Amino acid sequence: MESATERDYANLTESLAARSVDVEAVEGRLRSQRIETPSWGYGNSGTRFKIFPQPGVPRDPFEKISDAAEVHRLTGICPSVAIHIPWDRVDDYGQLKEHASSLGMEIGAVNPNLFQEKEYSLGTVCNPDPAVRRKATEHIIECIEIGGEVGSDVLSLWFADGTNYAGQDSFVERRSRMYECLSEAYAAMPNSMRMLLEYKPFEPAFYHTDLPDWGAALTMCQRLGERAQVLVDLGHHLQGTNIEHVVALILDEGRLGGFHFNNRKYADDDLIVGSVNPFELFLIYVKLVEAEEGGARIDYMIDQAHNIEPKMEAMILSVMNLQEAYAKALLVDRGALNEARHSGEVLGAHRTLIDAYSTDVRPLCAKAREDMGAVADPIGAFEQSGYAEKAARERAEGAGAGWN
Ligand code: RM4
Ligand code: MN
Ligand code: MN
Repeated sequence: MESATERDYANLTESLAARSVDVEAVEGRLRSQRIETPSWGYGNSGTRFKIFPQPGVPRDPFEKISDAAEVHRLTGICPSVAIHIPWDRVDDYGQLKEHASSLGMEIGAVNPNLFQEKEYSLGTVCNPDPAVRRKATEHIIECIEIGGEVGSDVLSLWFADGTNYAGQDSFVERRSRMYECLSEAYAAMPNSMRMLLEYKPFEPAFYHTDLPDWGAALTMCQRLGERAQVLVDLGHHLQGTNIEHVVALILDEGRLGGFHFNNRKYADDDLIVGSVNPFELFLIYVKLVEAEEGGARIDYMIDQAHNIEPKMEAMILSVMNLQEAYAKALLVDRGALNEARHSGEVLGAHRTLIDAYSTDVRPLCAKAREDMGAVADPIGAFEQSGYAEKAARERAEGAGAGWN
């Protein structure tokens, strides 16, 4: 560690100790944090209007995993990568798994792609045509099998299903079609696998979405069975929704299975997590810290599209923002918070959160990263590593890694 960093760390830990924070315990929790990065975050992506290719992006799923491994090497907490099928289709999934483990990585959630086939214009598992529902269900089952081959126990589902015009189709019939297809998929899962259901209120359908919100997702999970759980994507709420409250409610029902971290200003913007509203991210982590203490298993994943910014630095920054949000949430004085709540001290309770949120935890995160064998300054280290230049030389402009 450089001396400035060391000094910052010493000052911080001294003031934390004065606040009766168990610094060692906090550092231990920071080392145990896990964030899965998405294969599609490393490939070219764009808006509805244009995909801007970047030099050096991966040409195939193997290279996406290599990029994810580099993010893990620098941050220390990202040992798994989510895949999207068919974007990450390969002939031999065993070989993909081998490649991952040779880099110290695992393959995480398998995401069936249910929004890019020409038959899917009226939906997939909710489509009025049984043949299309069959095709979609088969694809989900194929992804369950791929999960077996790559050693993953998470099937992560997001449906673009919905309608654009009032009267276009029956809400209730569509829901029962979804249930029928998903219960077939659920039955095809091995006992070790969980099914995550992600909701979203709009886009690409604009009149109604078949799983618009946490209530629709939760009740579908409850019908399907215990291993069906809700996935919260931070870009999938209407403006003004209190996401930390939603998180608390799903947790209270014991059904929070996963997260897609990103950030948004207006819609499903898929911007760098913590870049627009870091306070909201902190408040969400305040709930997650409690849930972890209660033994909940939640898969923390990033779901972002880096359209104009360099992708690897963007992913590294996202992970660092998640480390900092988690660290701040770990600093909340739970005893003082409870006391203030129970004695009706409105501002006392609020200020307990603000005290934690206002702490500069960067030296603590840097130390935790170093202790894990990662680095204090991941972005600086990445820039100096020459990785990006080498990738640009070897891979040139990359290839269709998803949207293009
Ligand atoms: C969706 C949703 C899914 C993601 C796709 C690419 O809006 O967030 O999780 O797989 O985008
Ligand atoms: Mn998502
Ligand atoms: Mn999304």
